[in-house]
Amino acid sequence: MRSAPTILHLDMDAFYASVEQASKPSLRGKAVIVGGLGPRGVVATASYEARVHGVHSAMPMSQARRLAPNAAYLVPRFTLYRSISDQVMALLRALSPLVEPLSLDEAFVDLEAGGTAWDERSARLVGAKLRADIRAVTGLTGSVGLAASKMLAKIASEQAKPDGLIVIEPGTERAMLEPMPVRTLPGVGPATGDHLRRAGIHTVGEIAEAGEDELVRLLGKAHGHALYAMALARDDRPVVAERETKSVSVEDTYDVDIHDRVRVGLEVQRLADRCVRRLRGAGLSGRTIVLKVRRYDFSTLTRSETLRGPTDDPAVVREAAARLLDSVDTTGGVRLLGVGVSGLADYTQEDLFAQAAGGAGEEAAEAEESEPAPEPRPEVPVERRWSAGHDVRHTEYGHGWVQGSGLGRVTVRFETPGSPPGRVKTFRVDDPALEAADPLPLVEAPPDLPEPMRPPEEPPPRPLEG
Ligand code: TTP
Ligand code: MG
Ligand code: MG
Repeated sequence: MRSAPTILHLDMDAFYASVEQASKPSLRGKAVIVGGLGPRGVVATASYEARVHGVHSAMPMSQARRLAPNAAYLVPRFTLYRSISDQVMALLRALSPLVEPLSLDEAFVDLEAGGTAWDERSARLVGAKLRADIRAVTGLTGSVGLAASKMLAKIASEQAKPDGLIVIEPGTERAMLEPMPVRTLPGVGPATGDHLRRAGIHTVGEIAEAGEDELVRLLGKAHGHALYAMALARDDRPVVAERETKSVSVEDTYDVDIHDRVRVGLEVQRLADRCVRRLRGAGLSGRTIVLKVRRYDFSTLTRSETLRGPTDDPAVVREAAARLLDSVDTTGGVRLLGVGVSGLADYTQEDLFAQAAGGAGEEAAEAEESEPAPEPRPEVPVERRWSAGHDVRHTEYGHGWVQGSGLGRVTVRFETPGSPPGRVKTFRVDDPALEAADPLPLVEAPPDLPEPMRPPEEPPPRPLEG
C-alpha cells in the first residue's frame, strides 16, 4: 500500500435531489424526494432535509409520503443528471488519467498517478480545490475522502458527508476502523453482517481479533480471507481507468412488457439494424456482439459472442444477436432489449452498456428516462406530458416547472436556476400557451473546464478467439 493519502473518492451529496434543488430555487433547503411516483414507485433519493424524516433510497414511495407528507415529490430526469455527471467527471479527469467512475455521482481518482498530489498536504489542497471547482461549475456539493487505499478513501467520503472532506492519515487506519460496524467494509451486506453477528462479531476490530482462520471458517476461503485483510486496512486494489470504448449500442425500454417470443425476435433484429447504422455512421466496426435483456422483474442479463474478425455487416450482427437471444429465457416478459457491438474483446459487458448509455446519444438516454418507474403509465395521455418536476415554457410567463397536475389542470412554478423563488400559476392541461421545455444550465456561465489528462494506452488486443 502507498504511504500517502493520494487516492481520492468523490461522491456527490444527495445527487438527484441536489440537482433538482439547484434547478428549482423554491426547493432549496426543503425536503425533496425523487423517484417513481406511481403506486409501485420507490425512492431514488431524498434531500438531506427529507432524510431527517427517515426517508431514504429504495424505500417504497407510499412509505415516504407517510413520513414526509409535505415534501416535494419529483420524477427523475436522467438526461439532466448525466450531463451534470459529465461535468463532474471532466473535473476529475483534469486531476489524473486514472479516474474510475463507479456510478453517475461517484468515482475514484489516483492523484499520485496524475502527479497532482504526493503527500498529505498536496492531497488535501487538491481535494479542497476540487470541491470548490465542482461547486463553481455545477452549483452542487460533493464530499471527498482521501486515503492510501480505495476502501479507506470511500469510507472517508462517506464520513465527510454532506459537503465535507476527510483525510485518513496513513498509520491511523486501523485505529479508525476498529470501532466501526462490520457493515462499513466493502462486501459485507446484510447476510454476511448477520452471520458475523451470530458469531459475536460486531465491529471491524472484532474481525481482526477473531483471526484469519476463524473468518475463513465462518465465511469460506475467498470471502474470509478478503475480509480479514480489509479489517487490517490492507487494500492494494489499483484505480482502474475507464477505457475509451470503441463500441456502439442501442436499447429500447418498452412501456408494456413484451411476452410474444416472435415480437422479441423482431425487436432484436430492429435493434441490430439500428446499431449497425450507428456503427457505420461512426466509421467503426467491432468483433463482439452483445445482447442485453432486462426481464419483467428487472433482472438484467447480457450475452455476447466474439467473431473471428470485426464486422459492420447488418446480416452478421443480426444473426449473432438472434443466436444470443436463443439462449435467453424470456417467459414472463421483457422490459428492455439492447444490441451492442464492441471492438474490445476483453471489455466487460456491463461496462460496455453503462458507457454506451452515457455516450450514445438520445436513444439510449430516452430509454433510461423511464427506467425507475416500472408502474404502467397513466391512461390520460395529455396529463402525461406534465410530469412533476419537468420543465415547461409559457408564452407569457416564461420558464417554469410542473409542480403537479390532475383533474384537467396543471400547476406550474415560474422560476429558473438563477432567479429568486417563483410564483405558482394553474392552467388547463391543454392550454396552448404551455409547452414542454429543456432544462436550463444550473450555473449560468460556468468557468472554463481544465484540459483532461490522457488515459493510459490501451493494452494490445488479445489473440483471436471464437
Ligand atoms: P448515492 O450516491 O448512493 O446517494 P445520493 O447521492 O443521493 O446521496 P449521498 O451520496 O449524499 O448519500 O446515489 C446517487 C444517485 O443514484 C442518487 O441521487 C439517486 C440514485 N439512486 C437510485 O436511483 N437508487 C438507489 O437505491 C440509490 C442508492 C441511488
Ligand atoms: Mg451520492
Ligand atoms: Mg454514489
